Amino acid sequence: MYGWWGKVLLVDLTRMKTREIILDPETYRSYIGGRGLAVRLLWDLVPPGADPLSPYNALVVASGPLSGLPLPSSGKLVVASKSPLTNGYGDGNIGTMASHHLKHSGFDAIVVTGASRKPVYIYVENEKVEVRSAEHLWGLDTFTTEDKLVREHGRNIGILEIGPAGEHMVKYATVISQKGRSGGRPGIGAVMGSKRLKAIVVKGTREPPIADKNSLRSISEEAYRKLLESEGYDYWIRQGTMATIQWSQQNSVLPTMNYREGVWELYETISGDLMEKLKTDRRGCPYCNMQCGNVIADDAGEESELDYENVAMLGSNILLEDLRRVGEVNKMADKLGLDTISLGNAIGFYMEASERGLVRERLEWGDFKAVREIVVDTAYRRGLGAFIAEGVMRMSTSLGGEALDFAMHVKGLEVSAYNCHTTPGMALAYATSSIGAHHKDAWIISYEVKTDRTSYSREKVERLIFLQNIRGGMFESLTTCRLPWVELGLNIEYYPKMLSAVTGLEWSINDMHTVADRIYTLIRAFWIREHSGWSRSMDYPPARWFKHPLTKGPYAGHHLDPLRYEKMLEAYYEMRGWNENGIPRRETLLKLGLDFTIPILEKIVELG
Ligand code: PTT
Ligand code: SF4
Repeated sequence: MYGWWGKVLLVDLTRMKTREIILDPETYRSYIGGRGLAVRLLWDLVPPGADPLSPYNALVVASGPLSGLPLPSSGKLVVASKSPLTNGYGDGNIGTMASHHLKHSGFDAIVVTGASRKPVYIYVENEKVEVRSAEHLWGLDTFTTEDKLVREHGRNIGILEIGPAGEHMVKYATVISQKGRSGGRPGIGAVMGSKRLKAIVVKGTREPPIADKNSLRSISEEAYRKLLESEGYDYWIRQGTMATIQWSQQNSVLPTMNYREGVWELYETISGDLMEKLKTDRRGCPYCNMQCGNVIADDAGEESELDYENVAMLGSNILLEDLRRVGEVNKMADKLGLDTISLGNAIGFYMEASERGLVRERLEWGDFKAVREIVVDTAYRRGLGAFIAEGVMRMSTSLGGEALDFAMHVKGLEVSAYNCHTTPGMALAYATSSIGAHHKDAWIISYEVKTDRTSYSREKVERLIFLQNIRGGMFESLTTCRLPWVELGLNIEYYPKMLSAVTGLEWSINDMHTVADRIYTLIRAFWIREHSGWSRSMDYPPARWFKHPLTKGPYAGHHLDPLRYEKMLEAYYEMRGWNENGIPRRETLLKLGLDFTIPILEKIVELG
């Protein structure tokens, strides 16, 4: 078999045993890799109803057939688990040298089950696998952890680690790599912490099995060249994702004051233009010629790597002025191992609750000093930080009443940085995303604001499913960065071509859609399996976008319409082959080869 090694490494930290799981070629063809492989492994290995922070949960680190190979922006991998934040399927995508090393190790993925009694880290060097003591690393921040591991093992390794937030099982702790790459928003870092797993270190030196190396080389060289020659390349290199601050402001979708507004009069204090003036360096993921990690010197005079989501959530959403200050909070989140999107949401939610007099301890909008303290307390679950560490869904449920209306999450995952009072398509994208309110699966908002912005059309739903399949299905399973396609318009046909060259099998974009449909539906089945009393209300965006109209900017007075949203959701279900409650129909499961889910699902819900 070309393209895959055909085996997955399983490390059981309770028994301190390792073994190989051999997978058949059909499984690889059906799920490709990355997210696809991860959800299939989680379905098979995690007992239904398992507590995500118990030894029964599994952590999956999965590469895809294209990751870690010399082709555009391939240095990515997927970290996945049953999420402690949402109790559903959770994953994240991280740019890291660990992608290259896993690809060259002889394994397609690493699965960790059980839990160690003492802190450990896993060391994989090709077929050699060791579980080593991490007593000397436990309690350290992610930057120091990485420095120490490099000192112990040399530079030629890939490292995934957690910080204090993961150790204290903060519900939105992430996995960090390379001092500024973060993945696994729905608490995948907390799952590592629950297993007392501080880090995974991989060193791979084996030659991956590629069917047609010459063809891969020429497709890949051409694709790299197209990117360099693309019209937007220079601007991208200057601003990267930070250009989105200005775009969001211009389009009234910049999250401001816990998504109360879509514009902020002080947006220039955190803009991409300002970032350009402060920029000291540029970093990024392996195999990428678009290096989009913009580094500035923060308020503490240290380096901070900025991206749009971080800056919007820790800037306009909590009214924190000054990019250097935002950068400092961002860097703290990276060191502590906290997701910046959920953190900015949880702090913004608390600030609003404080303004409304719903909580005793005060927290003012934009209070930099208080925010810095709260971020550290959150990672260590101290005082008010223990409340904020639980995430917006649990915070709002414990306050109840009006707090439920300004709780910005879907299925428990906090909303990423787009305010959707006037963009029903993006609201539906959040509501039906496979991990909760994240934009990775369908960033339809960029299309929406250019076309029939406030409409609830079927055409938008079709476009949304196309995007979910390409972004959430194809890119997440291949696994490569989607930004060459999204930002610089790299022709999408390069991807099936590269996959064909690597695997020696014929792939087309249509095949990608079929696999993506399968992955989406299996993820949906996983959610239903783990949530008794599943209903379509799980697929609603936050109440604020229906109930609290914008008060500022050109769209003042606008909000979403619940009845028209319902119609859109109905169209979505119909196109996906799911019933009126968002449950896949029996014939859909059979058509996608997901028949193994039927005996389990039909005990829980009506399949129809
Ligand atoms: C991603 C989410 C994002 S999406 C951002 S900024 W973005 C935030 N980044 C964080 C961070 O940084 N530090 C931190 N402590 N928490 C953070 N939380 C937020 O996490 C990221 C890039 C970006 S930057 C984006 S859009 C694209 N995302 C991709 C994706 O999801 N899939 C894919 N195939 N390619 C992608 N390319 C781009 O990668 P999650 P990264 Mg990330 C500092 O992980 O869980 O998916 O959440 O991986 O290596 O940092 O690259 O404006
Ligand atoms: Fe990483 Fe940015 Fe390159 Fe994507 S474009 S691989 S996020 S550096």
